[in-house]
Amino acid sequence: MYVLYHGWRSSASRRVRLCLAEKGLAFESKLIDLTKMEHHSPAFLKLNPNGVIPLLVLEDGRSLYESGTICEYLDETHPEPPLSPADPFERATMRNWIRHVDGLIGNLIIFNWAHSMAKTATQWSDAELAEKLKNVPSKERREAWLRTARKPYTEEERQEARDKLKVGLLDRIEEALGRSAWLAGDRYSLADIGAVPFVKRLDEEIAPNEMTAAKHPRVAAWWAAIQARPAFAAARIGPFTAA
Ligand SMILES: N[C@@H](CCC(=O)N[C@@H](CS)C(=O)NCC(=O)O)C(=O)O
Repeated sequence: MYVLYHGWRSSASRRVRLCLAEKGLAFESKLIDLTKMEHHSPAFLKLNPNGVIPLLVLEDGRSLYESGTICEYLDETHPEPPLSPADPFERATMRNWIRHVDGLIGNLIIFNWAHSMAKTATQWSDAELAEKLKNVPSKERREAWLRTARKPYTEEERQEARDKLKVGLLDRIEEALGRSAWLAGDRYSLADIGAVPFVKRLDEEIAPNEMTAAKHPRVAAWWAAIQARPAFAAARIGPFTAA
């Protein structure tokens, strides 16, 4: 059986759980507590040198990281039901969507880490913080942890991130859905799955007023259809603060 190292609230983990649920695949759940920096332990870094979740351990013991890559692997190895378009151009479009959404993660962190991550990180002493930062493999995430622990993002920064998510995600999705039923064609695909965890956060906290039928009618209908999928419930994409 697959073993998934993940977090219930982690956006990238949510993508993989959505994919597993659509495929009807069971997995053994290994929860990683980000506030305890479990993902920066030497053992975890050996499996994912990027020090982030999710990580999927395959049945043969090999493991994969990067949610988009994991989802593509699952779709290739378990083709039914398909989660990629049959057409190569649409498949390429799907990959561009995943890449695009990945590039927006910094804007999501500004909102997401203000919850339990900040609650814990603000309690660390300077010495503890310095020790923890040593194990964070990327400069960007070291900076994110430092900001979370010591210098909360300002309202101006939050607004800038909110605007980027609105333009980069909701406006783009609205436009794409004018061309096809789903983001990368007429089939629900990994492109849609890639956007789901981000849109969930926009809907519940970051920009709920933008999710209305008046502001983004196609996004609103697309979002309602996604939430009605049995896999959405199975993947436990619950409220961020209560998950
Ligand atoms: N591009 C990666 C992003 C993974 C990622 O950023 N995971 C977050 C949780 S959603 C994480 O582990 N954050 C902890 C940290 O950066 O210290 C993927 O899609 O798998």
